[in-house]
Amino acid sequence: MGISGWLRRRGRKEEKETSSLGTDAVQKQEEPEETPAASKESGDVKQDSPRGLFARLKEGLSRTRSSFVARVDSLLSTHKRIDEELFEELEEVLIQADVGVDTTLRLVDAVREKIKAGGITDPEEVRPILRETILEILTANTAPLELPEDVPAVIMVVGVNGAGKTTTIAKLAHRFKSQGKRVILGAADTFRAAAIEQLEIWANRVGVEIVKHQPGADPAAVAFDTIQAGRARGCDVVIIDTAGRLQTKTNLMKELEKIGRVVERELQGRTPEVLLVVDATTGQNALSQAKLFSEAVSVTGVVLTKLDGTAKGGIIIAIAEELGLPVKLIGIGEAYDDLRDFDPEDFVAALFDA
Ligand SMILES: Nc1nc2c(ncn2[C@@H]2O[C@H](COP(=O)(O)OP(=O)(O)O)[C@@H](O)[C@H]2O)c(=O)[nH]1
Ligand SMILES: [Mg+2]
Repeated sequence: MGISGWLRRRGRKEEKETSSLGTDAVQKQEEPEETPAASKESGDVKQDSPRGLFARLKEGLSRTRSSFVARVDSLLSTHKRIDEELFEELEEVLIQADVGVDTTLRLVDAVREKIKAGGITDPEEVRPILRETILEILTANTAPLELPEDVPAVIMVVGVNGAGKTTTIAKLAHRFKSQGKRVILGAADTFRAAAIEQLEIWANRVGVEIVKHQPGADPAAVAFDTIQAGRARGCDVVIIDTAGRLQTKTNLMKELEKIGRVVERELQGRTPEVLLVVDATTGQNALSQAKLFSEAVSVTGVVLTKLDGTAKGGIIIAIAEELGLPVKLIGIGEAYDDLRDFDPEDFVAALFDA
């Protein structure tokens, strides 16, 4: 099947996937007790060495590597020469890995041009060119998470229910605390009582402070109080959790806008870090979520979670290429260490290199 068949199939699939946003995008809410985010504490020294960290990244990306890169390899080894059929099959593999149709077409065009310009005829030589082109796309759209000089730094975390916001906040709180910073969390997901409890359990476990109101309270008021408390108590970092699902999409967006306004006002001209958390396993839906959230708040970066749980990690290429938002962090598991600064070099090496 050629690309046109794929385009048609993707179109249908996307319609279905997009409609799930704002309803039950991901319903599963596990008890925080079950998340073994304490492997760091288990004293695994290997985890701390750079090699151990890289091995863990490779392990986290193993599903994507075995579906995506292994397929590219078998495709290249079965083709005797570089022709249109090879490019079409490459496109199929990329689209199946959730690279997205638009990004795939641009990516393969770039590869095609490099091959032409280099007078390359051996299919085996396509691999390093593909690797390099993916790295270029990812590098152009990356930025590390950096805290501003002025304290407290304010990080607002948004995204649909189940994307991994609260877990990401716990991992970030742990990171900052290990750096000797004083951290305070704001439980502005007041939509469900369980969400407040979950954040509180994490705050206690990590050993950071928390500001919470009653379930159903105004989330913007929680954000306001958290920033005030952060200032009064001399905190370095304020991290605000938000709801991912309300009765309607309009409610959700209005609420986020309001929290965003309060946070911005409190920062008096400084821009808050607004991290959009997206779940890599939701595929192309992650893209439509990002577009929607960007309309409500000024998203400053993307956290792509659950890369360990998907064979479709190619979504990161689509996110990097299509959103105009930097990918700042990736989640490759449930341990504290499994939230990583996104490093395109390491990422591509973990996928492509033996
Ligand atoms: N495997 C894996 N699971 C994750 C990752 N990030 C979050 N999760 C899990 O995803 C589920 C939902 O996370 P949660 O933080 O409650 O999502 P929220 O609704 O956006 O706050 C939990 O079971 C988390 O343990 C990740 O990078 N990898
Ligand atoms: Mg949550």
